[in-house]
Amino acid sequence: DSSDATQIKNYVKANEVPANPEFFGKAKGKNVILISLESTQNFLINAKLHNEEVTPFLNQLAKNTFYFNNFYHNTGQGKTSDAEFLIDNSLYPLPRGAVYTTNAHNKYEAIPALLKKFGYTSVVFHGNHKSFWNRDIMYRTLGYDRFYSEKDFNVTEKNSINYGLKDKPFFQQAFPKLKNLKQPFYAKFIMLSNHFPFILDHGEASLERADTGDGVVNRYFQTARYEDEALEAFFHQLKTSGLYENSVIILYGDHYGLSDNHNKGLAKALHRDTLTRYDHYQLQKVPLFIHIPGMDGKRSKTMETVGGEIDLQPTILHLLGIQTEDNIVFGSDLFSSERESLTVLRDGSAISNQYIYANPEQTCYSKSNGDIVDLQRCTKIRERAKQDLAYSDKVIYGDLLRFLKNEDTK
Ligand code: GP9
Ligand code: MN
Repeated sequence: DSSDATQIKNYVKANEVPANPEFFGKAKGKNVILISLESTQNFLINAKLHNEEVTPFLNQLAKNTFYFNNFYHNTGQGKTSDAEFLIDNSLYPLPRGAVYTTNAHNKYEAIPALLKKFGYTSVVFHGNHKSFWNRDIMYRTLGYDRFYSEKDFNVTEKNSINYGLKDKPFFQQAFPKLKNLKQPFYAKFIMLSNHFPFILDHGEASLERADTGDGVVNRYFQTARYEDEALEAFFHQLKTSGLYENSVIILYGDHYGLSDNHNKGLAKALHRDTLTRYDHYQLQKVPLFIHIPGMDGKRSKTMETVGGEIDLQPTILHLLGIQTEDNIVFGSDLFSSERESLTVLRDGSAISNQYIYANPEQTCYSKSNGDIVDLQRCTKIRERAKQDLAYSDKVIYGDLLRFLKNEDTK
């Protein structure tokens, strides 16, 4: 009820950290372009296969923008849609099922709805059918103005594979629509080609497959390269059109692509003997890049802070100069110098800059070298994970945001 809502509001308020004045409002009034990199894990960045970079474009981006190399996905069974939910709401997805399908009629305080008050138009581009993951319904709830789905693109047998439109024609066809939008906009692009089972059509692979004995692993590097090329072409269009300098651009891996079932093949590709449970947690890292107009090059850098998708909502709003203190959010601004270096995984595990608490096996690891250490050292982050997840679940199951008199974002 409403007293739960108040209790949770006080809890998140106590964990709140102030924005970094160097970043707050840096992109006030600018567009936001959010790009979901399908199944893209952080180990791909700067990785080499057959002596070639797998993702040369993203590797360049890692040098020119803010690149976060301790950034984790916080998703559960709702996969891509869970990542979307985390980012727009800074709430955790659910312990089972997909919140997009089970709780699409709740009250939320999502980025598109918040930005409406500041004159933003919010849209999504995705080359799959609109009802997949119940997106068409949930997007209305979250405040999106328009969803460009499969029916808005020219999708043919030749330019589609697996779940839908291939990434290269996807961006080519989406770009004119993007350019015609009323600015400022919040535009989300959900990529598809790097999706299990990682298939391309004949002649579309520019990287030779890996040779690990596991076809899924072998092809994963090829579809990641294809994704990289699609992004490079899109960025070229953004730059020549001038949108690049008028937009914050955020690229994130939505969740892991290779499950533990493929550890043997992946170990081989990474020149390792085996992959351990500690490695499992390292493999939950996904890349995050943030381009802020006027801050590329010299001022950008690799960011070591431990964070996750849960942190993007306050990060984005602060860059736009919007205070979020009245909202119930579980993440914290990734640029804040006072933030706790920490993230919570959906399985109850938690990661700080010192420790990894593995919840299924209740083990505490040293983050730097994977040594098993006394469980006590993980007590603090374990309790934090438990509390955050329990409260976030309560917000969703009880539809508690209904009770917040939102005294408005300033
Ligand atoms: C489907 C796309 C991929 O529309 O979002 O879904 P996933 O299986 O990764 O959640
Ligand atoms: Mn996905």
